[in-house]
Amino acid sequence: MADIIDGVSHTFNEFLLIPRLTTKDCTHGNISLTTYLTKVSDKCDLDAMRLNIPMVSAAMQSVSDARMAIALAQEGGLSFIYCSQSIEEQCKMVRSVKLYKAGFVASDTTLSPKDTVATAMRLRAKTGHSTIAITENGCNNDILVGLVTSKDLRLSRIDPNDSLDKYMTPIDKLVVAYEGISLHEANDIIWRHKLNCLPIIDRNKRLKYLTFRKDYDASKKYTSQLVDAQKRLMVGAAINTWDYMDRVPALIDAGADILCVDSSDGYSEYQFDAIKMIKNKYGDKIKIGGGNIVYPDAFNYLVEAGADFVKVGIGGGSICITREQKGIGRGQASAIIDIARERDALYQRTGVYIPICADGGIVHDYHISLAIAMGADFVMLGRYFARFDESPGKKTHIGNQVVKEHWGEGTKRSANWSRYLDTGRPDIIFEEGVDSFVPYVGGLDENLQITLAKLKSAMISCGAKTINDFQKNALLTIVSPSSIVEGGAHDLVSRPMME
Ligand code: RVP
Repeated sequence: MADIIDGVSHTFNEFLLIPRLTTKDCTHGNISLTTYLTKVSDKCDLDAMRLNIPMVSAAMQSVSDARMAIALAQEGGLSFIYCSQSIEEQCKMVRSVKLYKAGFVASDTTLSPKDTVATAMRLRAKTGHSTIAITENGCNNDILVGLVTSKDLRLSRIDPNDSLDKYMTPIDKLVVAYEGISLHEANDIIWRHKLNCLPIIDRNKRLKYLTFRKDYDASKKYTSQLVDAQKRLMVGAAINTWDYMDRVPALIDAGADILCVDSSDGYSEYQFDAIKMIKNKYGDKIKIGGGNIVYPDAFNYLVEAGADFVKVGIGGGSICITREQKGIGRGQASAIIDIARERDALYQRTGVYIPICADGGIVHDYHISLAIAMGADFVMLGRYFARFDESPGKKTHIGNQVVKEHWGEGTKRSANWSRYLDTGRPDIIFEEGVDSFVPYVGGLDENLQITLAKLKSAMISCGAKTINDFQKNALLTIVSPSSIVEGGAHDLVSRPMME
């Protein structure tokens, strides 16, 4: 007969934190959210990678593209760019994160002088950007010949069939700067000449970037950016276990800072072989995480393969139906607690600490605090990030509600990229994910600041100034179903909705 493990498996909702003594020095300003991302040993932690906030975005088509990766790294977190796309496309995304320079924007609204006003209006509506760079042939990296701004197209008698050269400010009347200029210097020029936009060109007059007055102040607010030794934003990339021989060297070449194997069940010989081979061949160039797993035996297996961190969670993801389809998985809280105990025991025995990532099933902000208190070093989120402007999903309406698309990596929609390519990827026979929507909530920055403030407040209540203190000091309690009801607003008459 099969073994049955003792006890039931629990989810986040069944736990709460008990306050510990809050000392007076435990203030928002004194809290550090820095956490380990990769393996660290007592003997040497110089080599270990860290995050400045304990949050990474899921390797999913509807979550982590270059735009999300830039926005999250600016806040101190990290995105894992999804691998359900061709190696070339994934490398292109990684490259554009590594090439990103705060305040220097590659124009996405570029046309030629012969394009019409009507084309310009359509493009502006599509990109949401009002400044149009005009280059000789209408492409970026081509010779800049002028600029069209909102002011130029505000004249009363504009014929939509007119060409843009009639309205643009030509290059000889524009203030421009040359590639190599710092953002600080660019800003000085913007203020001195009272500009809204300063184009940056190279010595051959080719358009490289646009810098905007409004972006300078924005770039100053990112004090926790996650950057590499050359001050470039950091970015992770997911890989699979069938084309990693080609994908990994290409991703390293593109500048990826860290890899993780993306699999709903990481306790496999395929994953062991992949991690081992990558560590042997590229271990001096890049780190790699493994997963997903839910039980300590699998943790030890991936650590033996050489994993630099391990991802925990099967079937808890918002779009994930692995538990319903295959009957495989475990309550996320129990999985984290058991694996964190195993990780701590390994550390006691060997002095080697393997960070664990709680992946999936985070619904409320306080679940992040719980996951960390249970022993996770950082959390991976899909649904959370999919709700923001920066996610790749399309924004649409369902009734009066504004929503964004969000779909699982285990859906046919995600798997479709490989259908006509010779990738060796097995066909999906049944889906382990759903194609759905999440409520749209606005920009990443404003929402993330609220989430982080709640995390810090929970740490303050538990008398912890660091993630490590929090994991050590936390006292958790399992709650009964009726105390969950007691915890929300209850026994009230709701206010009627006002017009
Ligand atoms: P959530 O944050 O609850 O949206 O969960 C995100 C996680 O769900 C991902 O990081 C991944 O582990 C898992 N996932 C992604 N796609 C699927 C699926 O199609 N079943 N599951």
